[in-house]
Amino acid sequence: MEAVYIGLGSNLAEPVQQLDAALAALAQLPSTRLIATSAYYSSAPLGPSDQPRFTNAVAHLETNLTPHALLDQLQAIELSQGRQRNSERWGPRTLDLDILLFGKCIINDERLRVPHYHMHARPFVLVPLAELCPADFSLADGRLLADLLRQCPVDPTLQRLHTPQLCTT
Ligand code: ROI
Repeated sequence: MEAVYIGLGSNLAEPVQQLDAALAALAQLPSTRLIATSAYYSSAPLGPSDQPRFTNAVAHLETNLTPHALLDQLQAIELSQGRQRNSERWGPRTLDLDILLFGKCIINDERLRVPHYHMHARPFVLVPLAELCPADFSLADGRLLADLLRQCPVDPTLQRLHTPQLCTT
């Protein structure tokens, strides 16, 4: 089993419910266990500002799926929750599921970049991720999560919301 961290984000169609539904779907994935989820966080959109605030969280999974099989599953969940893939880059979305970390794998191909390419600059990813990881946690490329958090610009709009109930049935 590999330890995997998934970033969840939504800013359309009741974002909290989108994340609740996505966590329930992650808990049902084949050959996969949902281990823990961070609190939900609200923040202003990074990128185009003429869109609603985002709700974000991070989930810790253990899986026997390959990275690309997991990506297929995540994209199927996004589509089942109304994600439109043709929409503008950095525009609003009902659900975004990103593989942030996949064990100690480093992947760079046309479908996947792991560790996630933008995570080091995104407080709405690093802050919930840090809730789930030990203080000395390091990424596959050797970077310490604590260093990334220190170097990341502070987001004054980031607000911690509630912690979701883990739904594993
Ligand atoms: N901004 C925030 N705050 N949260 C996100 O999840 C998010 N996702 C995105 C863009 C549009 C870049 N901005 C975001 O894809």
